[in-house]
Amino acid sequence: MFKHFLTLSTLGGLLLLAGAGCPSKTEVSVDTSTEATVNTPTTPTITPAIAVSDQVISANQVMINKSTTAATSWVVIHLVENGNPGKIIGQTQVSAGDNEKFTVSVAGKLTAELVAMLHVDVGQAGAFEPAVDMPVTGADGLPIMVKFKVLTKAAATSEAKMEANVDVKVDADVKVPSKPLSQGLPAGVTGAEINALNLPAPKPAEPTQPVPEPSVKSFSLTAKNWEFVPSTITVNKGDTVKLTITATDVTHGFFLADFNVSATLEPNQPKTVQFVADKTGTFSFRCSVFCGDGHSGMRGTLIVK
Ligand SMILES: [Cu+2]
Repeated sequence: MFKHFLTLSTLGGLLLLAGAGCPSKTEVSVDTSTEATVNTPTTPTITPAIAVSDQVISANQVMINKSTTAATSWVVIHLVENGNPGKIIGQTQVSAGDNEKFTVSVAGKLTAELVAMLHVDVGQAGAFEPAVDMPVTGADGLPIMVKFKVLTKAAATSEAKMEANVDVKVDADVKVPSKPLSQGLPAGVTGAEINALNLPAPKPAEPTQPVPEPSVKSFSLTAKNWEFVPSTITVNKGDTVKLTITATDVTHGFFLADFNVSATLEPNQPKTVQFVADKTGTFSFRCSVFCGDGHSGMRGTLIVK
């Protein structure tokens, strides 16, 4: 939830600026009377915000719906102690602007409620230093934070069941071609098993063009002082990309801002992250846990064709 405060007068200033130096005609005619007091264009204002839902926490991953920050910051998870944010149990770095649907690894015993709070990243960039990386505060001077409940599995069971059904159907649509069922069975799967999956009735065969299936591309990476190997990953747009990353010396991080992928890599504990490469381009990923002299150069490239 942020607004670009691009006022009329600022817009005029920007147009004027854009026009400066080029022998253009149209901009020159902009009425300058309203921006007499504007010297420099103001940058758009970003109102920092964070959104988290009540959730079941599995595999120590807290799901964050969205963060909005003006600069590279931290999303920090605090225990709730005596009703207030207390001990920090995990954090992840977020890039400036909006980040949606990402997780924060937490460790230790959870309280019934937790707080997700924005903290600045000052001091050593990329290293979380609780002493200096203080909370981001709003216009009212209060920390930008949200309290949420840690749900038990039982409370969320019905929801989980619905999700499971959806998953099966999607999966089945991809794997079973639209042929008569007897021909379309994957090897080793009986008709009874297919029925047990609650498949929709097989459709009559249609003379459709084969649609290229989105594929899963898996890669194994190592992270070590101070490189990712391989450091360049190339996939096609639409691919589901699965990266299994292992830090082989000290704790590193993996941060791919453009796809909201973030992970902490404990030494010799392979971590798998997955995302859909839904846009083309060249994107960089980097280490997000301070790991020594070469930390800031510990980077790699994702190419999506
Ligand atoms: Cu590092």
